[in-house]
Formats: sequence, C-alpha cells, structure tokens
Amino acid sequence: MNHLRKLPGIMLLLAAAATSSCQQHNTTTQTETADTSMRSKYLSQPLISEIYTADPSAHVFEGKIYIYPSHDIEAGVKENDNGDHFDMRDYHILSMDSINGKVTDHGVALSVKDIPWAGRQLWAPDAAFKNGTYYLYFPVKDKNDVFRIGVATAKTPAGPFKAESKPIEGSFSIDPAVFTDNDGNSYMYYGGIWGGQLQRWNNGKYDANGSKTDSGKENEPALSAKVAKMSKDMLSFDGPVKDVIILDKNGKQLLTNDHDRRFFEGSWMHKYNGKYYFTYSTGDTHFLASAIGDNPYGPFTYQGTFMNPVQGWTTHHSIIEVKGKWYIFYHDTQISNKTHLRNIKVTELTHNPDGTIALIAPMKK
Ligand code: FUB
Repeated sequence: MNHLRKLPGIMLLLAAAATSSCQQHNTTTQTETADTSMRSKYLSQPLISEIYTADPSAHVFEGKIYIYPSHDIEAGVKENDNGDHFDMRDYHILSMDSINGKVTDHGVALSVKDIPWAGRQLWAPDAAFKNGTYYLYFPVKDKNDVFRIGVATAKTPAGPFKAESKPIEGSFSIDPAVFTDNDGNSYMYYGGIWGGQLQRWNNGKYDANGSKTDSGKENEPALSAKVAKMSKDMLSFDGPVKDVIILDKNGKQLLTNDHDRRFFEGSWMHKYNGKYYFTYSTGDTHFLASAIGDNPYGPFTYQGTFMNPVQGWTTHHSIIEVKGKWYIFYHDTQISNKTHLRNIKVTELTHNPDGTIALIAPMKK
C-alpha cells in the first residue's frame, strides 16, 4: 500500500532530520525553494513514486478508479530504437477512491515468468470487465522475440491475474486498448511502429527483416493502428482485424511522412456525445492526437493535437469520465529524468463546444 504525491515532503523530512537545527533551517529553505520551482514546471505531479510506472490505462470499476500501468525498471539494457531498454517484468495495479485521493499499489498482479508463452518485455496493458470477470490485456514478446497480445483473467479488478496458455490468435504488435460500446460489444485497438513491430506485419506475415521504423515509403498512406471486435468471452478476436483509417479534413489518408499527425502507438478510444474519439501518440514527434468517427471502426477524421510533448521520449495516455468530469492519465519522466523510468500523472481534460479536445500543456512555460 502506498500513499504518494508526498515524495517532496518526505525528502524534506529526511533532509531536515540529517542536519543540526541551525543548518536544518537553511537546508530546508533551500531544498524547499529548489523543489517548489522544479515541481512548478509541471502541470501535475506523479501519482506514485515508490515504483516507476508508465502507460496508464485507467477505468472505473466497482466505484473506484483502477489504473493498469507498465511497471518500469532499471534492467541495465542499452537504449536503442527497438525499445530494448523497456525490459519490464511484471505489472502492479493501482487504485484510487477519487481523482485526488490516496493511491494504493496492489502489488504484483502478473509476472512475465507466469505467462507460459512469454519471452521478454511486458509493455503497455489495458483491462476490461465483462461476464463477472476482469480481463488484463498485455503485449509481450514471445520466445521468438515477436510481440503478441495476451490476456489474463481475475475475479477482482486488482487481480492477481492468470494468463491464458497462448497469445490471442491473430494478435501482433503492442499497446492493446479495449473499448466497450453501449450495446455491450467490445473492440481492441492496438499497434505501434518502430519497437512495436507493426511495420514488420506489412503483408499480413511477420518479416523479421522488415523496416525498423515506418513502412519505409514516404508518400504512402501511413501505417494504421488495428481494431478487432472481441468475442463474447473476451478471450479472442471475433472476425477480421481491420485498419483504423485516419483521414484529413479533405478525406485523404494521413501519409507516412506526416510525422506530426500520423499514428505511431498508444491507441485509446472513448465515446463523447455519441461520437467515437480515437486518440493516439505520434511517437517520434511526441504529440497526443485525436480523430473522430461515427462508429467504432471509423474512418476517423483527424482533429489535431490535444497534448503537447511531455518530458521524456514516450507519450501514452488513457481518457476516462469520473463523476461527470473527464480526465487524462499520462506519464512523463519528472522523477528520474530517464526515458525508460517514467511516472504516471492525471489531469482534467475538456471537450470544447465544437467537440474537439482542448489543448493540454503538460509543462508550464
Ligand atoms: O512502455 C513501453 C512502450 O513505450 C509502450 O508500449 C509505448 O506506448 C510507449 O509508451
């Protein structure tokens, strides 16, 4: 159990205890000033600091906010474009009674060693609830170093979760986000280029020698995220995997070289005023962008950036409604200042009267 957002206060207390009373006054004042000015650079503060967390997928379950994040660790792996340095080994699930409430860490909910088919790198998960069961969806490389998406089940939102013996058939790449529509049908959005390997599936089959980054073809339609309807038991895809097409305002598909707008990774879906909002990260240009459609499959029309770059390389989010207000969960590297050791945050999100999402600046000027 952890109560966080209190790290700077704790640091001040430790610093104070280690000094004489006279020094204590000076030290505390200086630390306080530096600390306050550092903290004030950021729109919001880390939700938890005992462990590094990233890629927060938030949901309201049983009247509480549950967060399903990646659990970043210092694995000592050298940084590269494949993201090998993101070598995470387990998931911890967090919960809060309210947006500003105490954060509880429920401990290890699933470990890579307990997933029979897994090799390495437990990346950004998501969760869903149906049929009295909680489902944890997770990407991990299989024993051939190919990212697949797996599913694990539990009777309570914080687990522990038990993994199925095989990955979801037909799944590949990373960053699953599962959305359940008002009619009860659920859809998984997923995919990520570069280290997420989406570009290696260009022809429907995995090509280990495929491009390392994008499709490699500059003026072609950009690679799309994928969407698949989930089966009633939530353990497999029901029907074909489709492309999540993003169009510009002229009805033309976004192109590969449109790095500020095209899909990279980190899909999320929410519904607002009857419209479907597909939101995602532009990856190497570090924006969060939105595109709106009339049904879960799209096509979606690009609306713009709704979050400017955070501190750190990656950007990844989820959007939920809590008691009539909308919130975005996201991460940055405020605590460590290291790309692969991130911390999750939350801030309010606003839909403008025209349906677009108001721009969020995670760093203050
Ligand atoms: O956490 C590993 C990867 O970094 C995620 O899967 C991506 O979305 C990015 O946040």
